[in-house]
Amino acid sequence: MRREPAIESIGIDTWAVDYGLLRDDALLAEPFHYRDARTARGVEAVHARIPFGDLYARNGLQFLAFTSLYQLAADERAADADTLLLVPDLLAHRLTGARVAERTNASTTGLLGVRDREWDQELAERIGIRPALMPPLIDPGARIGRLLPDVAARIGADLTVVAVGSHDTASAVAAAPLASRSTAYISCGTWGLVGLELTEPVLTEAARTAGFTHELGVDGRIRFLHNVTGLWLLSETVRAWEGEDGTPIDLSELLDAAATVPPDVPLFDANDPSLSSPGDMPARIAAALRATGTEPPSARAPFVRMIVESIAQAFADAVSTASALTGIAVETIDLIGGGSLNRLLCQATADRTGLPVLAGPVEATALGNLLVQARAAGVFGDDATLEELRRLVRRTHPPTRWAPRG
Ligand code: LFR
Repeated sequence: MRREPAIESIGIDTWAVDYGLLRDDALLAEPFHYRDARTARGVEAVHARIPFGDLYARNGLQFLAFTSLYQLAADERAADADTLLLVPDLLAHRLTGARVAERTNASTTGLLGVRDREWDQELAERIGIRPALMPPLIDPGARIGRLLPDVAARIGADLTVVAVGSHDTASAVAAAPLASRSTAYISCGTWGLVGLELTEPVLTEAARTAGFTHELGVDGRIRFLHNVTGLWLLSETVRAWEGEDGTPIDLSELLDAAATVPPDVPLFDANDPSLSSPGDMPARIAAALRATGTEPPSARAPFVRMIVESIAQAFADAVSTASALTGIAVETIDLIGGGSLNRLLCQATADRTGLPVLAGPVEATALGNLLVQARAAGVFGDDATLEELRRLVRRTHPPTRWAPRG
């Protein structure tokens, strides 16, 4: 018996870039996680065949060593596969049997043309990826399929799987309140995705050198953003300290203690590539600081304050770069996702940008996912615009306002 008879559909979103390779419907091996050293080989192999500048003109993506095309270039298993499915599409395949590529997430592979938004088959061939691996593209709101009979029998419900912004950041930005064009967003969790929503790409040399990416959003919007290493720096630090102590750390106590430290702590470059892999984060942050001739604080509260202020500074730099690259004078910032609960980070971001920060919704990704499914089910009428969906978010999830100080 169904416990939730009103549930009609399922929408799946996950982080981007990672994939599974199928042969005859079976996974060839467990998917790799993107924080893995193997990508370095892939980067070399791809750039030997196509220089980064040419790649950017085709796919519009900032350089990130883990973009799927670099992973694939280092993946021997690709030769035996018949289909490549990104993680949400892989889950949808398990549930429905369908093989599709949802477009917002496909835009993070590096294999989608930034202008025509179709698979760039010529690019794929040039770097040794068989275009036949790439399944047909679909857009958020499309019906993927009904649950396979055995799945439906197991959960006691015959549901439809509907495509949403299957890249979590696409779903989050769909539910960002974005009251006007001059509102920037920071989708903050493990990463801080900082940028503006656009309708046309900005494929300039300046955007390329500044590391600004063009990922696709719901309803064909462009997420013109920069990946800033976000709360990963804090969570990995806490994980290392917990390992040392052998006891769990209360994060809110740690943040309260950090809030009492004066904000003029030393800063490090939150985007330093040496900080992106797992491992002893406090030691790596300390090494990054010492390389600039600065001694890191030794106590934990100032160390945490330094991490939060460094992330906020990287956010502020990305907001001002987004503004310079687009000519849009940013007036407010919507800080959405789990990071919106971090009061110290919200205030530091307001202070360092000099702009008001509107924090929330915390569950932006889930809301964006849900809103697209609800629209597809006809709840708002088929043609509700993204702006109408966002108005609903503003009404139901009033943000917390953080004004810049000083
Ligand atoms: C956030 C996110 C980012 C993407 C990174 C890797 O969860 O999806 O948008 O760059 O994870 O997939």
